[in-house]
Amino acid sequence: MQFNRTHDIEDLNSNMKGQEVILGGWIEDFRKLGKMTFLTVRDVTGIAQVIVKEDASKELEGLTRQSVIRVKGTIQETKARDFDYEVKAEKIDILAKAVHPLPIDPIGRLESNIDNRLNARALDMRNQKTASIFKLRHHVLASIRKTLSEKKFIEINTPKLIGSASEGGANLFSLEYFGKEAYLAQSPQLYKEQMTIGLERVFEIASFYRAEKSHTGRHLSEFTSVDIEAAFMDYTDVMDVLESLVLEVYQYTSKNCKKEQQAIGTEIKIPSLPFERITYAQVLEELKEHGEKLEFGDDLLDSHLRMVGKKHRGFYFIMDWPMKLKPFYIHEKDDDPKLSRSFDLQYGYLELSSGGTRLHDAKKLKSRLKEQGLDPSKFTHHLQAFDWGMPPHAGWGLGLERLMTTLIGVDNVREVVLYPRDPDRLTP
Ligand code: AMO
Repeated sequence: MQFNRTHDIEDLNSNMKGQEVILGGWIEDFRKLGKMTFLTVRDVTGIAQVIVKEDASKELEGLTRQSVIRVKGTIQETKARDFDYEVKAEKIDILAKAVHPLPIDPIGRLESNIDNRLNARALDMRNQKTASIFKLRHHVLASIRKTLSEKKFIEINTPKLIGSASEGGANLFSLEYFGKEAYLAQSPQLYKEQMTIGLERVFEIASFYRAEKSHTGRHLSEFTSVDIEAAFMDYTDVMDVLESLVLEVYQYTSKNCKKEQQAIGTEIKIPSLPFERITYAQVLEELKEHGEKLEFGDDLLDSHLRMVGKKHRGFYFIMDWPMKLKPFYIHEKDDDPKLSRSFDLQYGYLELSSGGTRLHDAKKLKSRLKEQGLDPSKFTHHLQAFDWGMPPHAGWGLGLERLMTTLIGVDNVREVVLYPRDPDRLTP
């Protein structure tokens, strides 16, 4: 059996009349008209019309939609409205038959609910809207890597199997590791901080794990985090990096993903810079106007952020959070130690990223761990690095899936993950 192709479908055009080509792909649709069969064949790059005359059509008996075929034929003129050319088939090889009924209709004529689509995710990739989301995701990642590399950040890979919690807190998945207890990393926090010692500016794009029983459109048990950490930067510096990265992602995908935007049914709108920067204290004032009386130090609940997000649409930062709401590694403000050098990047009500300036003094870090009820002896390996000349540093973590939802205007992160993991879903 031969399965080579001479062209991707996007390489074919009406100037190639008379040329013999071999293409391969799946049958999106077919219809018989008298002695002729019209097939629409798709590959990852495009769609073509293939005409099969009676003598070649015997091979098509019993053929189903979504089956994979290889077509040897000649480009010719077409009368079809939707195509510039057609391929007159000389030989058709059926490479794999799709068994019917299929669990979902990948052409999308019959809308399938997200659970059915996730259960048949591979087939869902033949839906052009779904495939385009993942092509777009590819370009988002490419643009993040390009932008951060240009800003002299070095891409690193830190362990996902870890011996102690990186963020503190209880939302860790644990597992048995050769007779010991191990955990799945919640974030690369400690490792990325340590790497500023010699690499100064690092970034990581990787899956991290949170054992949160959240059933929302924005929480996953396994999510993709884009993390940076940079020596000699303060929190406002890394906010600038984040702001320009988000802008780059929007500009890059708006320009390079025209086909994808069309298939998804969206138009990427470039946000304007600078993003608004408001403080936690300002947010409390705004909430007061809504009749919500929060004390300094109270966390902002989803309901609060929805109120705030109604006023501040699009991207904005909430900065200068109370220290008590922040993890142990966050630096306090010099002029008011109750406040932290930290921020969240919001998109309306949705938190996209959080970050800040870190403590880089070993003694302070140790006492902060204790203050937060954490045991410094569990952080020995981390703390020792702070005795080796740790530069001041700052960084952030950005939820890739959440960013993607802002880009394409969907409200469920499951749409932008191939095989989402949440409390109710561990398969496929
Ligand atoms: P944080 O815990 O705020 O910060 O996480 C950073 C960002 O990661 C995304 N995120 C999630 N996305 C989907 N599902 C989840 N369960 C989930 N949890 C988090 C969010 C969030 O804003 N170490 C710090 C970052 C830093 O200071 O550098 C951290 O992990 O978009």
